[in-house]
Amino acid sequence: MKALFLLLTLIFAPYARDGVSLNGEWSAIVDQYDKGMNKKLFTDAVPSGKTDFVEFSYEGGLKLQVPGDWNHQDPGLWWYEGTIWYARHFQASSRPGPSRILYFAGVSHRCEVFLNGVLVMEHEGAFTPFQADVTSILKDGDNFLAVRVNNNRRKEAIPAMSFDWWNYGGITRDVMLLEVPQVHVKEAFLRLKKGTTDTLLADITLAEPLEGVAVTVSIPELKLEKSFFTDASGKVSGEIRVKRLKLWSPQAPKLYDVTITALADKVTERIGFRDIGVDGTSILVNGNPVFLKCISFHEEIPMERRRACTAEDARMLVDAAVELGCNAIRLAHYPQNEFIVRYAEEKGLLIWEEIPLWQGIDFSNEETYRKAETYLYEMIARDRNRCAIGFWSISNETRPAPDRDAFLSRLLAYGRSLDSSRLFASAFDVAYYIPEADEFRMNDGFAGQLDVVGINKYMGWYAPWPKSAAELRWNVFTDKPLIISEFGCEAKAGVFGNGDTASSWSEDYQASLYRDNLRMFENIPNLAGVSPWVLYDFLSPYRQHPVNQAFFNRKGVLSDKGEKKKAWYVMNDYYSKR
Ligand code: GCB
Repeated sequence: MKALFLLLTLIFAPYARDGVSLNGEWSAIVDQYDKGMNKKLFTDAVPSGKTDFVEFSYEGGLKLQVPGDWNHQDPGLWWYEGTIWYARHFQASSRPGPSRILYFAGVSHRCEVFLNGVLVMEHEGAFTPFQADVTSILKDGDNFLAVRVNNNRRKEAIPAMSFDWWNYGGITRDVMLLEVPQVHVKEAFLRLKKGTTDTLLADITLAEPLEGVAVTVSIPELKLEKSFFTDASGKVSGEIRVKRLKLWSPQAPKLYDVTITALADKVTERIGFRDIGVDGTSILVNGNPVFLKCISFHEEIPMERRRACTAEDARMLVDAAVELGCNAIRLAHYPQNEFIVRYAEEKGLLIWEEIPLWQGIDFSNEETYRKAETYLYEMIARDRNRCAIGFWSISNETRPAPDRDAFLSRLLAYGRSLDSSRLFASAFDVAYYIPEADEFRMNDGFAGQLDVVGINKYMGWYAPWPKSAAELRWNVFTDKPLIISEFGCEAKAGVFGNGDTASSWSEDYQASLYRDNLRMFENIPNLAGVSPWVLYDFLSPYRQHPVNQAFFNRKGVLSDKGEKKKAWYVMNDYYSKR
C-alpha cells in the first residue's frame, strides 16, 4: 500500500493555525511480531455476526499519552524496540470549504498513518514533522485515526544501528488537525537580506498555483505593509524595505509579529531578523564577532527518564543553559521540538541544529542519501524562519572516505540550495595530536567545504594527554572559525577526590579535566566557541557500568537529578569572563 497524499512540504506556522489538538490519551496495541497490517489494526474492528470475534482489539487495552515516548509509560516498554499501534477516535466537521491538514510534529522513528481505514501518509525520521491533506477522507462526526509506529534501528536509516542516546519510541510530539482555507500560505521564508540592515527578503508560496493573487506582509509594530502578486506557480519573491528595524541578537533577542495575508488566509508568526556570517576565523552576528558560549543537550527530561515534549520541558532545558552562562546551544543530535527552538530564540540563544547523521551511516546507499535529504529539508523547512538558528549541521563524527565525501558534499550543496542565509557546519572527531609535528592536525577534505568546523575532542578521557595542556598547539583549519563542539568526561555527582584518576568517576577529575581543556583552548588560534558535552547526564544503552553509570552517560555538568557538579562552576566562571 502506498500513501495517497505524501507531500514533501510543511505548512507555514502550524502552531499559529486554527485547528484541534489530537494530543491526549490514545489506545495502543503492542505488535511485537508485526501482525497488525494483517489483522487490520487500521480499523476499529468489532465482531460481526454470531461466529466472528476480534483478538487484536483496542478495547480495554493499553493507553498511551500523546505526546510522549512509550518507554516511560509502561515498565514493560522501557527496552521495547518494535511496532506499537496507536489509535483514537475524534469528532470532526466535514463542512465543505476549508482544507484539513493532519500534522504530526514527530514520531519515532517511522510510521504509517491511517484515517478511517485509508493510508494517508508514511514517514521516516523521528525528529521532524510531516503532514497530509486529509480533506477528502475526513468524515462528519466520528473519525478513526490509527498510526503504526516502529522504532527499530536499521542499517540504512538515520541514525543507523547504534547511537549514544536512548532509543525512545512513540508519538513523541504534538498531533494536530489544522483547518485552513483551501488557498493558504503553504511556505514562507522571511529573512534579512545579506549585507543589509533594512531590507527583508520574502519567498512565499500558496497551496494552489494561482496567478495574480495579492500576498501581503505586514509588521504592525513597524507600520509596515507590502503586497506582492503571485506568479503562475502561486509564488512571490520580493524585497521589503524597513525603517527602524531592530535586529535580533543574543544581547537583544527582538522578535516581531509578522502577518501574511492571501485571500481568506491570514496567519501571524513571531519572526526576528539578523545577519550571520563569517569573517576569517570569526563568526559575526549583525557584523559583530560572537564567541559561542555553547552547551549541548538531548531532548530528554532525565529526572523523569523520558523525552522532553512540552513547553514547560523546553523551559527547564533552555533555562539551565542560560543559567550556565551560555549564549548558544547545540541541539544534539537532532532537531528538537519547536518549543525548545522557540523558547531558546526568545532567550537570545544562538542555535546549532543538526540532523541525526551520527557515526555508522551507510554512505554507499542511495536510499540513505535520500533519507538524509528529506531530513535536511524537513529541518530547514520547519525552522528557517527562526532567526536564532545560525548553523545547520549536517553530520556528527564521520570519517573521511570516498563514499562519505561524495555523500556529504552532495548533501551540503542541497542544503545550501535551500538556505543561503546561514552557516553550514559539521562536527568531527578526526583532529589528532601528531607527535612528529608537535601539534593537532586534521586531514579531512570535506570539512574544508564548510563555513564552520566543529571538533569533538575528549582530551583526558578518550585521548590521553601527550604533554601538558598549556604546551599543546593546534593547527586545524586555521583559515576558518573552529568550534570545540564537544569535550568532557564522566563523573558521578557526589563522588569526590582522586582528581587525577579518570576511573574515580569523580567530580574532581571532571573539574580538573575541564580546567586543562580550557587551558589548551587558549592555544587554538581560530577558536570561535566551545560547547562542553553535555548539560545533563542522559540515558544511553552504551553506558553499562552498573555502579557509576546505570545506563546514564555521566558527562553532564548537571546530574540526572539536576545537581551541579564541580565542572559546572568551572564552565560558569569561564563563560562569565568571556
Ligand atoms: C561523542 C558523540 C556523542 C557522545 C559522546 C560521548 O563524540 O558525538 O554523541 O555521547 O561522544 O559521550 O562519548
